[in-house]
Amino acid sequence: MQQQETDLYPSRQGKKETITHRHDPVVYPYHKPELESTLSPEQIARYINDGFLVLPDYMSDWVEALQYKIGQLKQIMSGREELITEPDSNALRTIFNPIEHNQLVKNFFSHPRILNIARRLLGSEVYAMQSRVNIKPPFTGRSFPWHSDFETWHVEDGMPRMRAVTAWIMLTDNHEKNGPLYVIPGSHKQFVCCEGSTKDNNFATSLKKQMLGVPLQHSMKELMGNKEITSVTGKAGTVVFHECNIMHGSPDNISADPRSILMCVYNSMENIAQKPFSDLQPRPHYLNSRHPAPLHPLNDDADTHHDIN
Ligand code: 6CS
Ligand code: FE
Repeated sequence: MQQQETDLYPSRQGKKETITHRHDPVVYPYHKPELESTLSPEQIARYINDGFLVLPDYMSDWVEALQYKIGQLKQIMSGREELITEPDSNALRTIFNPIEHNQLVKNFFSHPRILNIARRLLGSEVYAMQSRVNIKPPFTGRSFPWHSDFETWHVEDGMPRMRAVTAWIMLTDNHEKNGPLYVIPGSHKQFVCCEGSTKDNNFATSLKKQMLGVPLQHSMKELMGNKEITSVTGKAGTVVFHECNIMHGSPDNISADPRSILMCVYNSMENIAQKPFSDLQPRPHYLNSRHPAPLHPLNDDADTHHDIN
């Protein structure tokens, strides 16, 4: 398949692994005065420097209703391909595209307290490119190896530039022992051009256990440098924003506590994926929306989360 523009971030092209610089800004300029107050200058500086931002207890009053709706979604969507099970059991690992299947989830990610942060960081209107619930059941929830989301979205979906951010809410407490997200602060400023090459339908296995786009140990050592792995923990209701290229992963959950999170990837309307930067067919729409429409902030006063429909 013909590529639509120069590949600034070649990866999985059968070459030796290398680490290059990021060519894109982390935060894009935005000129809407009403977005100025969404984050403080200190928070913006921290996001630019670390590649992620944690907002403790930010949307706690939504947790119960979202949990309830997601419980229903498991039944309603049962048997559909959007549901991914663990690599070694039938336990549910991920539900993709909850935003298209439930209005409350869409309301949540359209709430100005979340959506306007994404618009502010990406300097444009944004759309929901991918949404998912990651469920790490007690004892059986399996790890995610080190990866950059952008690397997959670039190679397998055709996202051209680093201009996306993932927002997620903790639906249970995320603590040190139930498989929390690990990040390498600052790693979003570099890009690992990974080894290997990708076969069609890689997603059929990668969503259970990712093998490609996982850097070699020496690259990870270089990225880690003198930085500490940081675990992202908090109470249910905590909201996190992480930049699309930050290196992250998470360990197994061998504790007795569930760990679940609800995520939405906001991509800039100026960064819409077209053809993958590989010879692959685009992945299904539930992994990467192919008909993007900008999200509009809901009225701040709307009592949206009590609208259980
Ligand atoms: O495939 C995706 O779009 C996402 N899921 C995984 C397991 N890795 C890359 C990216 O985060
Ligand atoms: Fe990821």
